[in-house]
Amino acid sequence: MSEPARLPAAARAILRGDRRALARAITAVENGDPAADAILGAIYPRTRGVPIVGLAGPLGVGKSSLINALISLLRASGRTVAVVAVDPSSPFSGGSVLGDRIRFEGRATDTGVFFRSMASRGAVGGVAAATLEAARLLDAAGFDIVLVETVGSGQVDVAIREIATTRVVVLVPHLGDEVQTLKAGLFEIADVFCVNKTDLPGADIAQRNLRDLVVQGRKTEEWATRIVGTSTTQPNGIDALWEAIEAHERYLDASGERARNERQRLSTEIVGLVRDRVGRELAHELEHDPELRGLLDQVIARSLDPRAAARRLRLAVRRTE
Ligand SMILES: Nc1nc2c(ncn2[C@@H]2O[C@H](COP(=O)(O)OP(=O)(O)OP(=O)(O)O)[C@@H](O)[C@H]2O)c(=O)[nH]1
Ligand SMILES: [Mg+2]
Repeated sequence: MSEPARLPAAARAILRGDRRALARAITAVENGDPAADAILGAIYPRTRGVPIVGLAGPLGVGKSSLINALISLLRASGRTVAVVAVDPSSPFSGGSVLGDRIRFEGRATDTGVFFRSMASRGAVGGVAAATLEAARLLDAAGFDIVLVETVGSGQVDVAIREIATTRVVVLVPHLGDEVQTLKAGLFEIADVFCVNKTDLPGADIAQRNLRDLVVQGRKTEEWATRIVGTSTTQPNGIDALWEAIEAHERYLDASGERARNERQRLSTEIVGLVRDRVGRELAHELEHDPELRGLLDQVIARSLDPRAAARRLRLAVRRTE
């Protein structure tokens, strides 16, 4: 805190909690704008490592409704909350199917809540990297908790696996949900299972079935995946859901897992950043460097195979370093 004058103006604004500066910086991250480098660099020492709680689950299970309920609970105890919703935008239509922006708009006047939607399409270096950097900006801006909503499918799941400190998988009490979740790989990532819509029939059975699966598939000795029943319409169980999330956050500290996870996550992040950067540079060189173009021509002519070309490319790069 000794030299704020030397920070870029945008970083200073974010650290002051300026919402417009924050929104602009997240957009820069999302677009792979190099302007984000200086801002992220400046704010990083000021990040505290706030809880990042991921809510994943199939379409329409009530993730946004639960986030709304959690926001009310957290605001009532004076904590500030930032929400990042990762849109499952289709690579074909480019369209986004979520209406979260509208649903959360009612909180526009509360400065203790910040909502941001991020397109999973187009984020340079992947949605997980962009979401993690957005969470860091929100942390630096002073929010106490970051909630991330994703639809549990494919690439978007990775965001939750790689960045959330506590991962909540949301289900509803309908036949077959548990099995589908297992298939989608969501089962392995859950720290907390939330069976939402317990006002509908079948909730007890769903929770019992889940309990059996959890006992069979236990991830670690220390943390037994919690199962919580909720209803956002009644509402019911929201405090129990938050208590389960907090219990997991406490476990991360007590077991030393938070430090281990962070080390692993940062290592993955740094390697990923290098891979993206070097990959883009190499692809450019391969097309435009006169010598390396010849390499590509040989592969096209079948006089060199792609692996041999890759080895030569690596050697060529090493020589120029
Ligand atoms: N009966 C019942 N309906 C609920 C409950 N929670 C949410 N819903 C309804 O379920 C529908 C989907 O809720 P959302 O909160 O948008 O679910 P979501 O998982 O965020 O949906 P997507 O973001 O589209 O995947 C809405 O019509 C909600 O009103 C609940 O506890 N009980
Ligand atoms: Mg939603």
